[in-house]
Amino acid sequence: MKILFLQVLLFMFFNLLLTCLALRHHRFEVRDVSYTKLCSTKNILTVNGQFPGPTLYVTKGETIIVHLYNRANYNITIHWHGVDQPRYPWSDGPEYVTQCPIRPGGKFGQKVIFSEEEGTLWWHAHSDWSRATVHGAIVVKPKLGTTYPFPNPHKEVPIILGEWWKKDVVEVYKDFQKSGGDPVVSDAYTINGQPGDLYPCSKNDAFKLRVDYGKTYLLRMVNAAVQEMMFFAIAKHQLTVVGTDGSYVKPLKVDYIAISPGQTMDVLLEANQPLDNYYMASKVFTSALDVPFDNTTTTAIVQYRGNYIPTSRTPSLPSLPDSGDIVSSVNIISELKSLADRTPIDVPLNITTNLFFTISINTLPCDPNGNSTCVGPNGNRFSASMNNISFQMPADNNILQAYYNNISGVFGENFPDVPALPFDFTGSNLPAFLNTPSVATEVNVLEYDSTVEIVLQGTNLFEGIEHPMHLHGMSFYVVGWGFGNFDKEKDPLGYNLVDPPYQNTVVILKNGWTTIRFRAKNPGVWLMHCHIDRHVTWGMATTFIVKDGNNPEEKMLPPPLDMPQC
Ligand SMILES: *[C@@H]1O[C@H](CO)[C@@H](O)[C@H](O)[C@H]1NC(C)=O
Ligand SMILES: *[C@@H]1O[C@H](CO)[C@@H](O)[C@H](O)[C@H]1NC(C)=O
Ligand SMILES: *[C@@H]1O[C@H](CO)[C@@H](O)[C@H](O)[C@H]1NC(C)=O
Ligand SMILES: *[C@@H]1O[C@H](CO)[C@@H](O)[C@H](O)[C@H]1NC(C)=O
Ligand SMILES: *[C@@H]1O[C@H](CO)[C@@H](O)[C@H](O)[C@H]1NC(C)=O
Ligand SMILES: [Cu+2]
Repeated sequence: MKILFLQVLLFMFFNLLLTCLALRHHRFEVRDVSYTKLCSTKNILTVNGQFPGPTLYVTKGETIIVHLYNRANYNITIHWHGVDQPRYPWSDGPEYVTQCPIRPGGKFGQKVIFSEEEGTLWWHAHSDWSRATVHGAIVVKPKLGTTYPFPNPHKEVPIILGEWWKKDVVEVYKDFQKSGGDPVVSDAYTINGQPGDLYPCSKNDAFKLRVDYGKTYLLRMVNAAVQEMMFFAIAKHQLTVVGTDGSYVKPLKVDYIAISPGQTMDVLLEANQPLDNYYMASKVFTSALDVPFDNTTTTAIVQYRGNYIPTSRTPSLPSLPDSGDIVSSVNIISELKSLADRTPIDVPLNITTNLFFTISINTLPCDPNGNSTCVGPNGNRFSASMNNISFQMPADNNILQAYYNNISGVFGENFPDVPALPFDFTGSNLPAFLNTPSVATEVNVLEYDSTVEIVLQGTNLFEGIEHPMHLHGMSFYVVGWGFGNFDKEKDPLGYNLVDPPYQNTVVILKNGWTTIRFRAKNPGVWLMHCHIDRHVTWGMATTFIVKDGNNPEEKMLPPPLDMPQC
């Protein structure tokens, strides 16, 4: 009787606690902080003075309010990457798409609505390239009374891969925009903000993960690098991938992982090797070895606790695949399978909306009167497109506000369902006239609750290269992929409709295609873009409007009163 009473009391206490949690407020202050790395000092933009920024801990299904104060000299917005924000695109974050930027001195209370996501997500700036330093992890814990679909880890640690320039990133971005060519490559990669032992002036600061022999650790991995896909491994230790993008996967034991910018992975590390120090290391994966890239390696240290003498002065390095090793990257990317656990798999089978989007690098002719240079191919400027439209941000409004308030002239609704001009997408020696895209702000309108399939087709214009495509507002099932041109007769026969992974970011491999499916059940305005920042700046993006449904609970919620104005 007494025990029962205690149980009831405990139950009530936890319910009360949950209600309080649902109202949790966080304070994010964006400000400049001086940082010294690689023997040089510069100011970087941070949240709360931290790099990487603070980790947000939430419970599945919770709603939080983040009060964002802009104490810096730049415009800023923050995106909650992988959070669906049901019916509430107002705090999604991409500047000029769902909001106007928060100006210096401004503030914005962002309601962040978690629903189905569970695992690791992240937040980052969505304004020019400031996400290089303005980012952090989001940990979504299981609901009270539920557990992980794997043994409880001893400890959980965010592991955030980043990219560091000695130069101010704002300057890197400005120079890049002016030049019309590729951006200057970074000087280092980082693990939790530190380059590690292989770079000058970095030895004392390398990130250290102290472990106890026999225990299991959950690494909450985020690739926050600006331009590159990464390989990651830990010397002499296997890793078990158990989740990606806020959704669990069937456990996958691997020697290394491949992770794209924008992607997250939940990875188990068993501390089961002799007491010693071991390096974790990360370096680039890129198929386009002729495009300039930073080829350095970042490291951190896994250090066993205990009394022992390390076997050597320097820990051993893990062997990572070669930077151009496509097969090794495919091995990880194509092996992820959904875990039909507490979120039943619901792959749309009856497709109402068939879309086919090409993804291309392009060029635009040089403007002889412009004050920019044109160091791209043949004296042109680089550009990029989806279905031959290079996405142009509205200049003095945002698409969501224009849509909600019926303001015309901000965007068009003519983003095509299929390419206007089909060609041999992955052929070589493509005719030069295909290089030039049109520049426009066009959206693709989806009916509420339509079942959507998109074939994302990479093209060989200029430089076939991989593109990690990210969709805001809705996760999708990755049902198939392949190299070459998509074959609409044969390729669908190979689709995985049983246990495809559920992601918000997916890599389209060089000269390959990938098919995704989702149900358009989230009314709002949702950006889709490549998560390599130079590509999205060139215009590799589009926007969906998902229309309201007929019932009140199928309509967008009204905007908050403190929406930043342009
Ligand atoms: C990295 O690139 C630099 C400059 O292009 C080159 O000198 C160096 O050998 C490369 N290092 C590796 C490990 O590939
Ligand atoms: C597929 O969807 C269409 C349009 O909503 C509907 O008319 C049709 O009955 C559906 N077919 C099946 C097999 O569910
Ligand atoms: C926008 O137009 C729709 C449909 O014509 C209408 O229902 C809605 O009230 C309008 N909204 C505003 C803010 O004028
Ligand atoms: C893309 O649009 C441009 C400008 O309208 C046009 O010249 C070009 O032929 C188009 N290319 C394709 C592949 O549709
Ligand atoms: C900041 O945002 C405002 C509002 O959209 C805009 O007018 C201004 O040009 C922006 N400033 C910079 C430096 O981009
Ligand atoms: Cu890209």
